[in-house]
Amino acid sequence: MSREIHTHFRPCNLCEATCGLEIKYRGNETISIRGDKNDLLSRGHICPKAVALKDTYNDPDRLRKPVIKKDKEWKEVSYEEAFNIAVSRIKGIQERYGNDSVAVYLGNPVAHNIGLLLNVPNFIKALKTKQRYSATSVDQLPHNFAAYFMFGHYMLLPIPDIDRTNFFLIIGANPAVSNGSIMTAPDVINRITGIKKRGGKIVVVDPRRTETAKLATKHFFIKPNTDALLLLSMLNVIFKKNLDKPGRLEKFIKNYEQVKGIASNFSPERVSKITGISANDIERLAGDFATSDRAVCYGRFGASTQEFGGLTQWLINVLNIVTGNFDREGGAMFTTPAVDLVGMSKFGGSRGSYGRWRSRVKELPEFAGELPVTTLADEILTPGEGQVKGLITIAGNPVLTTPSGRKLEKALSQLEFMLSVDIYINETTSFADLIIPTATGLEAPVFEMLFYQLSVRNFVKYAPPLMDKGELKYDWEVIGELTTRINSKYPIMEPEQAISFMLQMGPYGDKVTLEKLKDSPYGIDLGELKPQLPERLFTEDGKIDLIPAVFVKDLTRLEEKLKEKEDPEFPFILIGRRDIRSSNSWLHNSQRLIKGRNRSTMLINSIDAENLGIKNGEEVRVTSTEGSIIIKAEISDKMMQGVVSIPNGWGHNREGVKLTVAGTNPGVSVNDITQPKIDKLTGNAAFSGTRVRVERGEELSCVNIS
Ligand SMILES: Nc1nc2c(c(=O)[nH]1)N[C@H]1C(S)=C(S)[C@@H](COP(=O)(O)OP(=O)(O)OC[C@H]3O[C@@H](n4cnc5c(=O)[nH]c(N)nc54)[C@H](O)[C@@H]3O)O[C@H]1N2
Ligand SMILES: Nc1nc2c(c(=O)[nH]1)N[C@H]1C(S)=C(S)[C@@H](COP(=O)(O)OP(=O)(O)OC[C@H]3O[C@@H](n4cnc5c(=O)[nH]c(N)nc54)[C@H](O)[C@@H]3O)O[C@H]1N2
Ligand code: SF4
Ligand SMILES: [Mo]
Repeated sequence: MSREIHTHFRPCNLCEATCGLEIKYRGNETISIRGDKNDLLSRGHICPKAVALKDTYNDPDRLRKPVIKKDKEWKEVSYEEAFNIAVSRIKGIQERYGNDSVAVYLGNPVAHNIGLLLNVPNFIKALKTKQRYSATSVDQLPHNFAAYFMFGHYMLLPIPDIDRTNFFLIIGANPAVSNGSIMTAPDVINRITGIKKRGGKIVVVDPRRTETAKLATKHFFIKPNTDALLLLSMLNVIFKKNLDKPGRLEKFIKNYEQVKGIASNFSPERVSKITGISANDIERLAGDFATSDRAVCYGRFGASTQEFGGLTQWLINVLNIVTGNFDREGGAMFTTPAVDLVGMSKFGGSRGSYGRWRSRVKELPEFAGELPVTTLADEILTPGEGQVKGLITIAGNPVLTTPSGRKLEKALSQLEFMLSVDIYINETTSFADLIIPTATGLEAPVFEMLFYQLSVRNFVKYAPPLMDKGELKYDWEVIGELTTRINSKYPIMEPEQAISFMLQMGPYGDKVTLEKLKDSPYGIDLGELKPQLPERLFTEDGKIDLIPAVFVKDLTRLEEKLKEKEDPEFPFILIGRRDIRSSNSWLHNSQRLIKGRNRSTMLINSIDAENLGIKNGEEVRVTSTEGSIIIKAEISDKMMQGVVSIPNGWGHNREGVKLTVAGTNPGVSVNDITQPKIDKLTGNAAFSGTRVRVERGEELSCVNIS
C-alpha cells in the first residue's frame, strides 16, 4: 500500500449544507478532514460532524455483510443469499396478500445518496405498492404541498436569497445549528451575520430563543402552532396600510382579492393573545418587512411539523409574493441547477399528485405517491384486507424518528417479514429479519443532486469514492439488484452514467459535464439565483394560485384554533431541538460526537420550573397520551413559558441494538411520547402539537412508569 499522503476533495453528505471537505489520506487511512477553503460554496466551513465520516468508515459496529435473524441471533449470509431470501419473501407476501401488503419506508440519508435517489423509484415501481412512506411526512411535506398547489410542481421550492436580502424573517428554523434546510447555505452563520453587516435585519420567530435568535436583530417568542395566525395578521396590516406591491408578479398571480378578504378577518388584536406576540409588535414587524427594499420570509421545520404546517408554508409564500419579494434578488427565488429535476419533468417525470389513493385505516390522502408515516403503525396493526405484512426500510430509523415510536415497535414485531437496507443494527433495523448493509460516506461517490436544487447559489460538485469499500456493495447495487430480480424490466441505474446523462439534459449542456466536474475539485459555481417566472411555473394556466381551494377549506380549522382552551391535564406544548453534534438519530456511534454532557434533556422555562418545584438537573416525568419518559430537566430562560423542548434521535439503549458507543450515553427517545397527530391538510406529523404534563422527581418514586 502506498505510504504517500494524498488529498481528496468532496462535499460532506451528512446534511444539506454540503460543505466542501479537504481530506488527507494514506491508503485507507484518513489522516485529516478539514473545511476546503477553496470550495466555491462553503468557503472552508465545516462542522464537527464531518470528521465523523472517518469514524463511520472505521466503526466496528458497522455491518460488513448481510445478516439474517435466526432464533433471535444474527447470522452472516452472502449478498447472493440475501437477495434470494429478500426477493422470495417479498414476492411470497405479495402473492398471498396483494402488492399493497408490502410497505416501504425511506429515511433521510436517501436524499444524500445518489445511488438510492436513482434506483429507489424503479424499486417502488417494481413492487407496485401504494404503501409508501418516507421521512418527508415528518419533515418538509408542507413545503412540497404548497409548491404543488401554488406553482404546479412539488419540487419547485422557493429558496431565500440570503446573500442579497436585507430583511431575513425566520420562522421555525434554526440554521445556526441545523446549517440550513431547504436552503443549502454552507457557512450559514457568516451569511446571516452578513445581513446585519450590510445594515439589514434578521428577525426570528420561535418558541425558543435559539442560537439563530442570538444572531438576530429581534426575536419573538411564539406559541407553537400559531404561525399561520401571525402571518395572516401581518398580511392584514400590509393590505390595510396599502403596503402590498407585488409589482412584476401581478401579471401572473390570481385570487389576490380573495386573499385580501381572508386576511381582513385576522387583525393583530385578534391573534395577539394566542400567538403571544403583541398587536403593536405584529404591526411593526409587518410594516418593516413590507417596506424593506429586499426582504424574505423563510419558514422551516418548526413551521412545517405542526398542526398548521400547510397553511403556514402557503402563507409564507403569499407574504413574499404580495410584498414583491418573490422571484427577485434578495427575496425567495428558484434555482437553476445543473441537473434540473424540476425542468426534467417537462419530459415526463412527476410534478406531484394528491389524493390518488388513501390509506386503508385512517383514509389519509397520498401526496406525491406517499402516505403519512404517522399512520404506518396503524396499517400494520389493523387486521383486514390490505393489511401490511412486510416492510422494507431503506436508510431510515422510524422507531426513533417518527411519532409514537413504541407503537411502531409493537407493529414491527408483528410483521411477517422485514428487510432493512442499512449500515447498523439500530432501534429500527433490530426488528428486521434481514439487514443488507451498504457502502456509505467516504466509500461512496457524492453528488448532492437534491440539494443543488435548493442551493442559495447555483452550484455543482462531484466526488468519486475515496476509501476501499471492501466486500460491501453500494446502495445502488443492492436496490438495483433487488429491483431487477423483482421485475426484470427495470434496469440498474449506475450513478456516473446517469449523472452524465442528466447533466447533458440540464440547462448548462456541455458547460457542465461529468468530466469537467471530475476536474473541478472545488465545484463549479454557476452564479447567483435568477428570476425565472412565469416561465418556470407548472400550473395549467401559467399563473401562481395565491389561494388554492384546499387551503381555503383548512381556514375553518384555523378559526377554531382561536377558540382553543388550555388543557389542564396536559398543560405544556412539547417542541424539539437539534444539536450541532447530532444528525437525526444515526451519528451517535461516534465517540467524538457523543462524548461530553448529556444533551438529551428537557428545557423548561424558570417560572414553569419554579411553579412545579423542579430543580435544574433533576429528573422529571413527561407524559402525553402515548406514555411517559423520564428525562433530566434543564432550566432555561431561552424557553417560552408553557413550552418544553426535547431533542430527537436519542434512546439507544433499546433491546437488540448494537451501537456500542451510542449505548454509553443513550439518552431518551422523545418520539416515545409524541402523538401520531398530523397537520390535517398535508398529513405531515405535528411534532409541535404534542401536549404533555411534566412532573417532578419526588413524585416519580411512588408511581409506576408505563
Ligand atoms: N421528535 C422529532 N422527530 C423527528 C425530528 C425532530 O426534529 N423531532 N426530525 C425529523 C426529520 S427532519 C427527519 S429528516 C427524520 C429523519 O428520520 P430517519 O431518516 O428515519 O432517521 P435517521 O436518523 O436519519 O436515520 C438514518 C438511517 O440511515 C442509515 N444510513 C446512514 N447512511 C446510510 C447509507 O448511506 N445507506 C443506507 N442504506 N443507510 C444509511 C442509518 O444507519 C440510520 O439507520 O426524523 C424526523 N423526526
Ligand atoms: N446538527 C444537526 N443539523 C441538522 C440535523 C440534525 O439532526 N442535527 N437535521 C437535518 C434535518 S433532517 C433537517 S430537516 C434540518 C431542519 O432544519 P431547521 O428547520 O433549521 O431545524 P430545527 O433546528 O429543527 O428548527 C426548527 C425550529 O422551530 C422551532 N419551532 C418548533 N415549533 C414551532 C412552532 O410551532 N412555530 C415556530 N415558529 N417555531 C417552532 C424550534 O424551536 C426550532 O428552533 O436540519 C438538518 N440539519
Ligand atoms: S454543516 Fe453539514 S455538510 Fe457541513 S460539515 Fe457539517 S454535517 Fe457536513
Ligand atoms: Mo429532515
